[in-house]
Amino acid sequence: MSKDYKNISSQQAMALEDQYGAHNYHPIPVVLSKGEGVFLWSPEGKRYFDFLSAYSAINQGHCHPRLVAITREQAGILTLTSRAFYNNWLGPFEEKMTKLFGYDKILPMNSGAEGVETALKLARRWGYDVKIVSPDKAKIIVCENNFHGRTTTIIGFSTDPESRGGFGPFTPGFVVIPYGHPEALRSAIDDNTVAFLVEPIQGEAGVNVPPDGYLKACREICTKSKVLMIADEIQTGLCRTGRMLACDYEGVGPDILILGKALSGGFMPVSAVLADDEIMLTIKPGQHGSTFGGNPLACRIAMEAMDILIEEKLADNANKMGELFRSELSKMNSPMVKTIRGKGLLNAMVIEPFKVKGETKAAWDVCLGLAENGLLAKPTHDHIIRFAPPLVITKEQINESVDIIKRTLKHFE
Ligand code: IF1
Repeated sequence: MSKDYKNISSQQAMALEDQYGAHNYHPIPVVLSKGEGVFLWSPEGKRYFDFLSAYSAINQGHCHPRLVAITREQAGILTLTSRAFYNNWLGPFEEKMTKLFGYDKILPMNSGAEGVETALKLARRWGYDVKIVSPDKAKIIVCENNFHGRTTTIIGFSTDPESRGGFGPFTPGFVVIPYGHPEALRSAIDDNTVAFLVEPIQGEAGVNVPPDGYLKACREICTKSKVLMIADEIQTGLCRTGRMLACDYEGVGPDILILGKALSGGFMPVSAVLADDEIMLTIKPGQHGSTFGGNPLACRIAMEAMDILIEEKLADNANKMGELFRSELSKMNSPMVKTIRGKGLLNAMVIEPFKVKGETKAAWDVCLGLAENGLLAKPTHDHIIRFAPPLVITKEQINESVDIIKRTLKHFE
């Protein structure tokens, strides 16, 4: 008879994970069992502001009632057929998304990394079939401090030893250039270059916002050199930075657009790659796919997730609440805070490493203190804290959260 796990305590939950789970993460020691809007609760009923949003997958807020309803409805009708057959919701999803973002076609996948891998394969195929690059010679340019997922090919072009160490050998055909410098892109391009893969803002690198005009300059260089521009908007897209896409700030249209995370509002892995026919139709029937890609449940959830972003004007709210957040925090003048940076509700705080009783403290310790005070955030690198709440956050909730952050930093000062 299976145990009754419904009411386990935080302690028990952590012990089970420690005993039976791979140790591929070092979580903040907090257990969550319920979510609603911007809030999460522990099994013991402690309430937290969620300032991570599952790395921007929960832009619509936890358990959005419309997503719960559509999931309940479709889960009782049809969840998965595989693409061996058609289903009645993939076409509608495809029409909605291609019209929304202005591309001829969309290829539905599941995780973000699968979306990135799909984009890489499309760029190579376009290179061989359209640009006519010699076989197996295609090169793709990426940026230092990139984060595009955890597959062996993707970590092969990561510059983070934590992500790539000990997993070699890696896939050839990638060139790494500095982020934020268009001339580095221009000089890295040669006749075999088929694409440039870039995050409009580097999330994991610590919310690295490139200089104004960077994306536009890269767009022009790619157009002139017949190189595809691929925008990884898995984290920056879907209203997170205050526009539907971060590329929209510069009016840049990438040749290949990759979406994920909040495309399902956090209900299940849904990713997608959008491109025009010249690129998308280079992959022929049977040459790419996945078991769950384009399943009717995912399609309905994603369509509803998109409607929520638009109807609740979440880009506009992200813009306004982001400005309020950054301006309130900047007033703090805390000796511990080096900079606050970001766009919309994708923000980061760079803190000065500090000593408490002779021991060097860092972002991790501040995050422990924040959790104690009811706000969940995660350090990215030793001295950077990312702050990314669901985009439904209100003015009052921003002010309450800023008070928690101020109180926590004061405690360390
Ligand atoms: C982890 C952060 C890391 C992404 C961008 C593709 C993917 C991601 C721009 C892959 C995923 C997640 C993965 C998660 C932590 C988080 C993350 F940047 F968001 F903070 F790691 F860098 N492109 N980012 O951000 O999408 O396959 O995960 O669906 O791996 O620890 P995925």
